[in-house]
Amino acid sequence: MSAIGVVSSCSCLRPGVWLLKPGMQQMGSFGLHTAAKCAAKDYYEVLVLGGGAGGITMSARMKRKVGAGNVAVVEPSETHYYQPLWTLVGGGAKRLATSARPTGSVMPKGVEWIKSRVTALDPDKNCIWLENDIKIKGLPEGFDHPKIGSNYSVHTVEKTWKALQDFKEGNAIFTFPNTPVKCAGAPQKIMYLSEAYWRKTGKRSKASIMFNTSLGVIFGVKKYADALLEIIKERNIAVNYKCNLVEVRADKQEAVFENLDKPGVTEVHQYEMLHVTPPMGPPDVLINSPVSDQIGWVDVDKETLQHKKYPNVFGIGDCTNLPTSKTAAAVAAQSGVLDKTISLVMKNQLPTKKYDGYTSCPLVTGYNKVILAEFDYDAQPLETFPIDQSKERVTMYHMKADMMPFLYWNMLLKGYWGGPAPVRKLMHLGLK
Ligand code: UQ1
Repeated sequence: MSAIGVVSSCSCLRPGVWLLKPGMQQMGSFGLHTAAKCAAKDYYEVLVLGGGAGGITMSARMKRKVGAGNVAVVEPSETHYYQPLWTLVGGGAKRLATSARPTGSVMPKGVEWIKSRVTALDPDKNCIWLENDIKIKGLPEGFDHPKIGSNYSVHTVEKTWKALQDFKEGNAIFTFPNTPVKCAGAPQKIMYLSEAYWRKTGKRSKASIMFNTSLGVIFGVKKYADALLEIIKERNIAVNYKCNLVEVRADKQEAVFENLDKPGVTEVHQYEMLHVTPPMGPPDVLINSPVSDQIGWVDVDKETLQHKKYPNVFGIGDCTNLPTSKTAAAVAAQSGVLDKTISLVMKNQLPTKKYDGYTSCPLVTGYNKVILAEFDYDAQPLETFPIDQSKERVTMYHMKADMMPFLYWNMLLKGYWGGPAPVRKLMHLGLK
């Protein structure tokens, strides 16, 4: 049988159907490409699942009833077949091509074609789930070619260093995806290191350095963003905003970017080195899990880290929906709060200690320089030291490169480091 169109909420048009696209990749991993495209909206009055004979027919009828903008069809195939003709194709009386038309050509005008696959149905909530559509075409297989690396995976981080050393002449492109990422500063830290390395090795004039980011800003905290923009200007780096990597043609050393302000409009850049920050998201086990929010992050109270529905479940780190930057420093601060929360809950008391969203991003801007960004839920600086931390400093570089590994292995992992709040209070004489 050909694909069957399932028409949701047909006779009673409200409440309609929500589209959810949780199929993001696990933090730090790469997946295979799918060509599924994003839908323009996440809610339709009528959503048709499948663009076969039934689905296309019903979308035409529903369009007349509720208006084109309120109808969408989910269908992954590029081609729609008139299957009754296959009797004759099989019998040699017609050619297969005569039974085929592009799916776009049979879609009623104005009805949205969501080129994706339905992975789950939740009629109780009027939701359907769509297949992952955030993978980059050409990856991970592109990593088998030289000139491309990513600091976000154990399999590709050393390829970055190789590509950096092998650089001869051309574009060096550093990307930032259209999803939340682990340590949002890291995609640009490697760019500053690369720039410094090429300066050191006399190749700087041969490199045209580009930061192609899906975001509209360089960093989420104004104080540090201003400092970074100065550095970017001074080091002659180009920043392209709202620019999302969608394909890597590693054999031709080409990267394809979509302009997020003009969906579907792409630009191809040749590269001599490409550093990819992959799209990231919750692990598969959390998607659709009872402990997760609609996207798949563990749904916890942002102050106590206790689960919103299950009081004996708690969350810490990258897998949670805490609205702060996902870093080891955040984990440190969260661990101190969570210890207190769990201790009280175990005694049947209410949690009292509150996490303020503290996170830190040591922004490495050279081989001996760091801007130590530290901030809270409101993206306000929450600095440990009584000095201007938006300045590049050698001391902070040593803290990042030499002191932090010690702190991590010997204190954080052993449960003796709950973040720098006590140091901050001491440094600011109890005033912060
Ligand atoms: C921190 O606590 C931490 O976790 C161990 C990090 O991750 C490795 C950090 O990078 C930083 C900066 C902190 C914060 C600590 C201080 C002393 C500012």
